Amino acid sequence: MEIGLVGLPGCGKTTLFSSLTGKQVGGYSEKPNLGVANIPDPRLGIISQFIPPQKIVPATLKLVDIPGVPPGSDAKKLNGFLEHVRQVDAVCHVVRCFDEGMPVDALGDIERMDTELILADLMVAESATDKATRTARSGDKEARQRLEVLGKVSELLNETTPIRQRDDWTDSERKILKSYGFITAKPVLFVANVDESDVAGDSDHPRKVKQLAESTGAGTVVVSAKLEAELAELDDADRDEMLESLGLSEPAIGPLARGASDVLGLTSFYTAGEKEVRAWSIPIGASAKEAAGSIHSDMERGFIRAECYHVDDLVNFKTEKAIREAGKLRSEGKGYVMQDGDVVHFLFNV
Ligand SMILES: Nc1nc2c(ncn2[C@@H]2O[C@H](COP(=O)(O)OP(=O)(O)OP(=O)(O)O)[C@@H](O)[C@H]2O)c(=O)[nH]1
Ligand SMILES: [Mg+2]
Repeated sequence: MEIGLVGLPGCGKTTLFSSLTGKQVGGYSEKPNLGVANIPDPRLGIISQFIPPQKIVPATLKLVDIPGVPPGSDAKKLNGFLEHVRQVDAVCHVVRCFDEGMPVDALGDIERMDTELILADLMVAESATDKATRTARSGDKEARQRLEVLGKVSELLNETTPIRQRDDWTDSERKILKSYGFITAKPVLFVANVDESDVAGDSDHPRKVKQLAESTGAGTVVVSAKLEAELAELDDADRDEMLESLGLSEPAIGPLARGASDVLGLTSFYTAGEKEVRAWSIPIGASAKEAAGSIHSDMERGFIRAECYHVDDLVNFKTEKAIREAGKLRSEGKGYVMQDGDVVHFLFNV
């Protein structure tokens, strides 16, 4: 899963990207920056207390920092930007809520960005409609279904409503939306990038962003990218001290990763052993077999069963042996729907 950082130039995407991934990015480039951020997860620490591993491996978030294009850019520049946005699974829309010489216009900025994205989708929808109309004429049933979806899409977009706002798409309709790569159908997490003096996001601007997000089926987090960049430079002790003095409980990657997981519909399971304790992200509703596949395709192919328990069982019973003796170790088949917080041993044979 890749999350694209999107927003007008100067809203703080690269600043945020660097602080989250630890990657220093020099100067302006038209190419996106790619990086990986570790997702902090308190359960990893809990599991490791009971099953001490050689290493702890958090789940990760792939971030793509997509350079903004100024409104009114030429078509080539704009298309380059849109192509990058089409490739990500979710959009993290960074909104400038800090005043740096320029007055803040959070809602106006969102509208300027969203208008570009909506127009881009509308163009795709129009040419796709032409094509599907021709195919449907020859009686092609699938083309007719596509036409129906495209009709709904055009209706929304013509009202400047993002496609995601309609929440009753069926699975087959969603598949069609995905095949066209509609940008406004992607899940969105707004990041209100606030001034260092407003880390709680109490001022008007982040509040408005939150309201807008809620009314359009998106999530929101409040972050001060500049402050995060400063935090990222510190060692653990100094960072904790600075967080505390700011009244923050953790660096921004925490709320950001949870927000992204939420909009993407992801959940976590864990593998635990002497070698490593590790967190894995999977879509909510994924089966045990699919979860095995997220680790290795061999595990999915040769899946026999999953032995699992919940993190809470480990807290209660302290060891896997005690969990087994208490009858809490479950043996699940390939169709088992993974639950958030499952700790799993996959048995497989290839
Ligand atoms: N005061 C303040 N300044 C910030 C904050 N976040 C970013 N900035 C400043 O805003 C300027 C632009 O930040 P960038 O991170 O380069 O913006 P960008 O979104 O990557 O811009 P493009 O790559 O051009 O699309 C830099 O000078 C940052 O230091 C913030 O939270 N507070
Ligand atoms: Mg940048």
